[in-house]
Amino acid sequence: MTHLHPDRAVLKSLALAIAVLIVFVARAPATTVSYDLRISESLAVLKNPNDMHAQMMAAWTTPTTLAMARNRPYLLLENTSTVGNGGDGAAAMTSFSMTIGDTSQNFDWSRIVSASPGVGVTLVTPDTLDNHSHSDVITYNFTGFTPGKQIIFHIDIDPDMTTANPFTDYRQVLFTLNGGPNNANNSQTSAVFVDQNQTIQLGPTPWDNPIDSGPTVFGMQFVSHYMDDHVTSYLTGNVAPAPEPAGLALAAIGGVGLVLGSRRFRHAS
Ligand SMILES: [Ca+2]
Ligand SMILES: [Ca+2]
Ligand SMILES: [Ca+2]
Repeated sequence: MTHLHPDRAVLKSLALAIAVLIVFVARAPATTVSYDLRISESLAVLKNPNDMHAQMMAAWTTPTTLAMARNRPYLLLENTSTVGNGGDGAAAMTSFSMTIGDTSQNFDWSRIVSASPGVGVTLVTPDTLDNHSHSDVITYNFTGFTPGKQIIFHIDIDPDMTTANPFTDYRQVLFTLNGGPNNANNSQTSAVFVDQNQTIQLGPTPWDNPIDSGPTVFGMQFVSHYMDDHVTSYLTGNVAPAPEPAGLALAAIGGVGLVLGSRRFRHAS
């Protein structure tokens, strides 16, 4: 009967643990997928969020026009799963959904304004008509929506009750501007990606309540003849999953500790 030298036994355990770690990392999906979603009542500000001139021109209007624009905001959705962001550059977004947040409201229509070349877009819900046939969820399906490409769409918010205020403000329906940390009743966004035949679901992720100290009013509130308001855009942030490979590697490292720990325990007894 041969006895392993203790150092050799430890080395053997370590080699086994490292082999397990390599297998875990190799089997983990090597994909990082992400997207950006930006919203504004002004198409010009949406496209150029840091352009002070565009912001000034967008705010230089009547309170009524601004309130109506805030009931029909524009959104820019970008697939940011680029190599620069840690992706493999091949993750195509195949579907995107967004809920209403304030469920006393709905989306009457959603219309595509523009799409990057090669992106095919199909609206699933609601429809493109101003006809009170509506939905609490917007869903688009895509083809060719690869990293770096974007779409811009325009939405109309309506109250469920026809007697209610018809010009609710997206900054109070989808989220609550300056509303603090509670985002439980905010709009949630979800996306599906396909990367090398692997399907990756991202979300649902709630919008956070943006913080914005700029002067503004909500609805048809009349303040003065001179507009004391500003127009800007809000971003969900770069929505990305927790990286899977790191989590599995940690589990495998835990496995190394277990193997070494049990070895030490046996040695002591
Ligand atoms: Ca509703
Ligand atoms: Ca409709
Ligand atoms: Ca409306």
